[in-house]
Amino acid sequence: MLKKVILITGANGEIGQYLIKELNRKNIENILAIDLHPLSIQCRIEQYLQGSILDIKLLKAIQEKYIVSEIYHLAAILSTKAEKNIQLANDVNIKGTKNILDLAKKLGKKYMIKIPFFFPSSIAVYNTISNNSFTINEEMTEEKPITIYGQAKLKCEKMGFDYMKNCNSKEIDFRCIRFPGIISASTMPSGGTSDYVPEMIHHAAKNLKYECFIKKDSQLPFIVMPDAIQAIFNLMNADINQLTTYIYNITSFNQPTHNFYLKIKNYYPQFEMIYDIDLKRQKIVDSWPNNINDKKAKEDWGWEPQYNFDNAFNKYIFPEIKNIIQETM
Ligand code: AKB
Repeated sequence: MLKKVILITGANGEIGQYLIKELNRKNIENILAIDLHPLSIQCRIEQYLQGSILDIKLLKAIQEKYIVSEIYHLAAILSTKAEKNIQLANDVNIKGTKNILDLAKKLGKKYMIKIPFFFPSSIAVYNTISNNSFTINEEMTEEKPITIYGQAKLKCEKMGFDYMKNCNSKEIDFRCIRFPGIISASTMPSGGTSDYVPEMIHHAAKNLKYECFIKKDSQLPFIVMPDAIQAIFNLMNADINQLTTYIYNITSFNQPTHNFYLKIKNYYPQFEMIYDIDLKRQKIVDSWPNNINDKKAKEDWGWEPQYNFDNAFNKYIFPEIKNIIQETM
């Protein structure tokens, strides 16, 4: 008999690792995980496939061997890396997403099931350069991304919606969150532009000096990883009748870069940071909103971050990093 699994692509990325741990914590182990790189966490899953979402043979093998009951399609090339590798980024971010949507459609049709499909989008779909308030009040406004990554996210959101519409929502139930920067205490991001805040924290914890590539007064919205994962679960478990859209903003706190530095310095007084602005990355941050309105997520599926600027550091980031350092000693 074919096994029923939850498919997670980009499983070894920051969100993927935390998502798998949380599913395991809920005793969910029927997970089929894919990533280009070896899995770097200890976990209980059905199978780990080291490979690419661009490998059609690999996707065909999944189709023949498993019934996929749910998809978390997390594999992506992030914004800074995408600008440097445009072809690769468009292949992974656009073609890769199409491949996974095709897989969902085929499996949905074959087993006559509707497959919930989670897609992580980003504040990178916005461009607030021409907007005086720098705040995004509505999901469907100011969608003129300047980055290859943001353009791909926007395209894939629309593609997901088209797949869902074309099958009258019979095979695919596509839902997506436009994430702000995410801060994880257990992993370091790579290839993103919002990485300056998590990089600052991890450098401080390792007693390393940090060269911040973004200006001291720049401001982006952020959340911490436990809230990001909880949001994914809440959206995916929400009754479809409660949803007024398939795309949702979420956020928690937004502070100028320098306030993050001061907060971290309170905890690690020896921490030193200098500013060495990367103009290309600064331009990306300048085009992203300082803040976003997450009213719809709050109203439709009860989104409420557990962590704000203060308790994110005091209750999650600093204690968790301390535990990790103690465990590795
Ligand atoms: C990036 O910086 O590319 C991502 C994002 C905000 O989508 N973290």
